Amino acid sequence: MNTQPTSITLIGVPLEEGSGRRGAAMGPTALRIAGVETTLTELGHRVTDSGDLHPEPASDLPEHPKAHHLKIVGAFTRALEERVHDVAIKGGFPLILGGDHSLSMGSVSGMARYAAAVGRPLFVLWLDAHSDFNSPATSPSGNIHGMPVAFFCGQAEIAGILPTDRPLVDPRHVYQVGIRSVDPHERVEIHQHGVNVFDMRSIDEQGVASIMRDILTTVINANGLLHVSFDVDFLDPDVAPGVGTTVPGGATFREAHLVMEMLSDSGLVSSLDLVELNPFLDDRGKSARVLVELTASLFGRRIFDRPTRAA
Ligand code: EXY
Ligand code: MN
Ligand code: MN
Ligand code: MN
Repeated sequence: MNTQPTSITLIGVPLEEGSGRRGAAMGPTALRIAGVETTLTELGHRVTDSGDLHPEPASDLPEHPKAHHLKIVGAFTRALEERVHDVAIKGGFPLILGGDHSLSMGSVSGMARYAAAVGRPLFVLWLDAHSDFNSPATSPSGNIHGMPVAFFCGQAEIAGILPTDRPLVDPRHVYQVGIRSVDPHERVEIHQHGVNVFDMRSIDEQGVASIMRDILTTVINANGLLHVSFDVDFLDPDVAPGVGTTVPGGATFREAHLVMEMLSDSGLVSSLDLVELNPFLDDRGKSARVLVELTASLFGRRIFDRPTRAA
């Protein structure tokens, strides 16, 4: 078990404009009320809450008919890219409290810059019902929260939000787990670019333990860093109803716990997004509490200790 005390910096990202509906901007507050800071402190970690980002809309970005609220999402992307990079380069663990999933354009780009600086490859574990690989050209909705993976892989250059010569993530280093809603264009794109997809059928057939073991072995062998992006809709809606894009047939509470426990054992995780929590749609804080519980498992909480085993 990896119980190393970690210097965790909480970064609140009250962003909802990428999702096409209101509510996700209350996510950081709900996660704080559910006790994220105390829970991690009690596990022995040093936790600093750096507050919420509140960037001014980016006046240099255009209105875009197929990328809604680009000035706002672009401003958050830039601010978060900078903040995440700065926390990581100082040896901290950025824990991002979202906010909708468009924020991962910033968090993953910041970690990609950090990974390039330290000369290690960045891997991304994308726990989501959706593959989020649209671009303004392919998106059925124009909502940017359906585009972050394509963005940080360099496949959706959305009107100059970040420089095109920034470090990108190799799509073959992206592992998507829990997928069950993919648009027709996304299907073609993720296949063409070599994104690794473990859909719900893979979980049913193989089990998450076998899937996670394979992913973690790959990251270990490459001496990689691992960014985890946790979309609430990875979970079954019965487990976590507080999200705007529920898709039936998601991961169970135990499957999600096991993913987090195995990530914790690996000691490989460098950064974490908690995204798409919509407290307005939640059932008396249930989903916020589940997210905090799962985060505790990622940071070392165990039912019983087990002998260490190789991934
Ligand atoms: N694929 C759909 C779209 O691009 O509009 C739905 C995306 C939902 C994205 C959620 C956050 O994971
Ligand atoms: Mn998502
Ligand atoms: Mn999703
Ligand atoms: Mn392409």
